[in-house]
Amino acid sequence: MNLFFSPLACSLASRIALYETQAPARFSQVDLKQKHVIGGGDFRAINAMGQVPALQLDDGTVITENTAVLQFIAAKAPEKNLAPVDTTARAQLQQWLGFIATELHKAVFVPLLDRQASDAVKEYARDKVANRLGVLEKHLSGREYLLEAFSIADAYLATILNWASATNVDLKQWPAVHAYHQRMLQRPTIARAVAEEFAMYREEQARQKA
Ligand SMILES: N[C@@H](CCC(=O)N[C@@H](CS)C(=O)NCC(=O)O)C(=O)O
Repeated sequence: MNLFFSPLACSLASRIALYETQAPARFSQVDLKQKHVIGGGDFRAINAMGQVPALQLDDGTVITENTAVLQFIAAKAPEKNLAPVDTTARAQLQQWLGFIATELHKAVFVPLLDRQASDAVKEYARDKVANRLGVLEKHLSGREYLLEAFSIADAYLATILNWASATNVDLKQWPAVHAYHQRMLQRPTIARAVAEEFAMYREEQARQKA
């Protein structure tokens, strides 16, 4: 398997899931601005959307979209219990993956992070923060994880919450969300993935400035 990623982007969630499952995987860094794979290759030939994550299997099949990539990685290592199979728990997993992907990732954080988004777009996104994080605050109060145990939804949520400081979203306003994020950052697979990608992010920034 080969995970196409960009440092500290949403593809970090898939790296965390791969570390959790200990599946043998290669990691190919993508320059998202130029849409090329560092080391060579047009990334649009891998994913016509030009977006990470993209997971290329050994037979050449490419899986895209966070929710699909994460569920695929989890399904390859069922013994790690990263995605419950019980019908209700599975629906709840998909509920949270959908919430994170659409209500947080795309509706809130992408516009806030996008330097080209207009003030009106940013305001529209910022208006949604209190409601979305309020929903999470209520759910996470008294809970360790989104579901009964650590799952791919936690890998994804921890990844998205990493963007709060860069977008001036003060998680301390939602104490249970803040405590959850801090807890997730201490989980060894997440700590390792964040540390590795933070170093790559700094290198990427330096390259782009040079
Ligand atoms: N719908 C995609 C969105 C993925 C996405 O937004 N990836 C971002 C990085 S976090 C990206 O590649 N952005 C570059 C672009 O959209 O051109 C998914 O859920 O996987």
